[in-house]
Amino acid sequence: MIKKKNNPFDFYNVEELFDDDEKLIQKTVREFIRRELLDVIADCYEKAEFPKKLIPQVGKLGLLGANLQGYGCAGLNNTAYGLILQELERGDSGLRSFVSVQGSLVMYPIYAFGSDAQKEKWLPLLQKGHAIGCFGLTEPDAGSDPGSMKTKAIRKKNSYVLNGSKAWITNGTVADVAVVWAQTDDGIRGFLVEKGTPGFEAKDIKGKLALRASVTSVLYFSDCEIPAENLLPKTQGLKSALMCLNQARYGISWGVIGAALACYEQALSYCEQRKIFGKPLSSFQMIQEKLAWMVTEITKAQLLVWRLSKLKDNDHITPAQISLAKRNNCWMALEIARMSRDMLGANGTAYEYVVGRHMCNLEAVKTYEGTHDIHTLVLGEALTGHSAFGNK
Ligand code: TGC
Ligand code: FAD
Repeated sequence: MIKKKNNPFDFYNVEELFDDDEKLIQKTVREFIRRELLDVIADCYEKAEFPKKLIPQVGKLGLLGANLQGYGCAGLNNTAYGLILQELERGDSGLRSFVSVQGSLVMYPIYAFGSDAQKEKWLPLLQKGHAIGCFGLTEPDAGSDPGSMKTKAIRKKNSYVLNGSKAWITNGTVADVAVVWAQTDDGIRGFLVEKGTPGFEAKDIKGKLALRASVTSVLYFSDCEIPAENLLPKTQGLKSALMCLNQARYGISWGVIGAALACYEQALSYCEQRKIFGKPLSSFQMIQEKLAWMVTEITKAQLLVWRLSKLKDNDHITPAQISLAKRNNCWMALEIARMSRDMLGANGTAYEYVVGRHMCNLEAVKTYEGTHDIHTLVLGEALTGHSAFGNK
């Protein structure tokens, strides 16, 4: 066998699986992140500010709802869409979250469950980043078990009246429109609630340890009356909300590979430069074992999402397949971030290096969109037919 040098940043030449358009999209987003985000993100993180000045550029680049068709959306395949999220999260999970929420949790439900009028009104604005959306499913007492939500929408003649609250909502205070899930006489349905509607208030959650460069809010509905036409007419039960989560979980499975790569790359170069006991840190066996583990797990995760993208393109994807990728890739990325943080010693705790920030972000990414253990139970049910959630 010819002895060739391996590329430590693409060990299995995974890039060869991508076509020219996909490679160009990846390169464009990677350069955008290098140019616009990397120099400012540590400061945004420390100040707990979302880099909102990037929204117009994100819109112009076509990154919002990029795998949807029509209404100005780019209509990309799911590999290209995944690569966008990977490159965004190589910068920071907060910007990737913004794009995931806008595309998968706001544009997708309007696209899939909305009326023609709702689609025409919102999708072009959301695609350009001229309007921002949020997705309200979680409640203070209903996170992993959204079916137990208490928020209610009572039908009046030509309106619905909403009462309740939603917690931990990305983009809540900056959103022009909230996709809100509520109990009705007809089961759980989705609604569009516009900013400024009387009885609707949003407040930011302060003091977060993770995703500090992302807006997270609580939404309050107190006799909040919305026109009946703000119901997303094709929503039918919790299943519709879970269909949105499938879209977002798919994107997260790609995104976290970007964060893992950023940490691994920093650990590799740091350990080469850092001299300890008279030798580069990278020459010690225990460090090499960690690096070998990281590149193996990243490579497995890359191949997993590439295959998943093909299943999604062909509409052969199942929710449990997405759960497997979300669960594995978030775990993999968080373990790599934790290990990298450790390998950088004290420096790993400073904003100057990316590893600590990614590590904190990934703790939240492992929790949102279904915790690691919720996805374990989804897989358990898919394999055995027994539901172990505890509600059946
Ligand atoms: P269950 O009885 O199992 O299901 C109710 C109905 O839904 C169907 N279903 C799904 N359909 C589509 N996609 C899925 N993933 C589905 N999972 C289940 C199911 O077949 C059933 O259909 P039908 O026709 O019989 O009515 O529901 P359950 O109440 O037992 O709960 C199941 C469970 C625990 C898996 C689910 O509720 C769950 O996934 N919990 C986790 C909640 C979660 O992920 N929340 C995320 C909130 S959004 C967020 O975090 C945004 S973060 C920001 C960012 O993305 O960046
Ligand atoms: P809980 O459900 O209380 O879970 C606590 C622990 O119990 C977890 O370890 C969990 O795995 C475990 N557990 C739960 N059920 C079981 C079981 N049956 N068996 C064994 N263990 C179990 N939500 C939205 O709707 N929209 C958003 O935009 C949004 N953005 C978010 C942004 C951030 C930064 C964060 C942190 C969260 C966000 N969320 C959002 C909420 C997120 O989806 C929930 O936090 C998540 O679903 C978990 O719910 P919980 O926090 O209530 O935890």
